[in-house]
Amino acid sequence: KTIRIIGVPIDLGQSQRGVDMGPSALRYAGLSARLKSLGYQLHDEGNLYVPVRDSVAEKNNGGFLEAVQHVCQSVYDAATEAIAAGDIPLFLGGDHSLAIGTIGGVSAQDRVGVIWVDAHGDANSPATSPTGNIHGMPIATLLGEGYPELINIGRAGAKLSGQDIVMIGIRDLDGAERDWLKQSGVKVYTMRDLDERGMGSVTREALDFLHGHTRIHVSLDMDALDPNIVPGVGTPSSGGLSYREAQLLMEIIADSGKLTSADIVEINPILDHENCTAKVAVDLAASLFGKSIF
Ligand code: DIR
Ligand code: MN
Ligand code: MN
Ligand code: MN
Repeated sequence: KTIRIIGVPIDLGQSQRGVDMGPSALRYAGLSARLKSLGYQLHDEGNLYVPVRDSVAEKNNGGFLEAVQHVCQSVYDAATEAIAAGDIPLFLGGDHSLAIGTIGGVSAQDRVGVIWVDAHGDANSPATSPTGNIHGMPIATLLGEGYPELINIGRAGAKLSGQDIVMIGIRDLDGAERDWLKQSGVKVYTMRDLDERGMGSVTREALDFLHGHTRIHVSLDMDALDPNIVPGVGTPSSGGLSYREAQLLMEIIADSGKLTSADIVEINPILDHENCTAKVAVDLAASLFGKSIF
């Protein structure tokens, strides 16, 4: 089986500069070698073209809407090509706006279940967003709510329904975002659920929620983990997943045998210490792709 690595150095969807260096941080942390050691073929496509932020004129309210649209269209195309070739695309971000393209593309042929691992719900629309940042909007966009320019990337309309999405690690929702998520049909596991029930039980139930899906896409926002172990993220949120909880989550998903694509996003090397956030991400990727201890 071939893992196709696709870098997307986008920092147009959020405010804190630096996540455009995420793909390099993951490569320097030895991502390809680790996955190769598990028996995969690795094909690194390099990075997709993303305009440098300073070279793009910012619109008043839409942020970098037009530029994000163009990037997500090329991400969508890269995703559909990888799936058509029978490869497992692994997208390296970049901010989470890129998931509009990755998940849109991987769901073009077959229905895909999404496990969204994040401190945040990323379910704002332009109407509810307190920041205007597009990285806070990919879930709403994929469900058909928000900028039409982003909703209609690749093919017209919503790419998923609420029943296709499970969120794990949530602890930071905006008020109107929360109300919208509650009626969306998305299955949300907060930090409280994890504290009360444990990661093992929650992950098994999450997989059961997606039992009708033969393909699973994991979208891993590194800010789901506690900032004590991953300081290099754009929007840290305290009280996150421990290293071991995150490992267990990846291991149980791997056991399902249904992983067909993934994103690793929001690594910000500028805020990091000696690339430790990318190193944790590489450890998690190894588990997600089937590394087992014994
Ligand atoms: C906030 C932050 N909810 C927003 N979102 C983040 O801007 O919409 N998502 N950081 O990862
Ligand atoms: Mn996110
Ligand atoms: Mn987040
Ligand atoms: Mn984010």
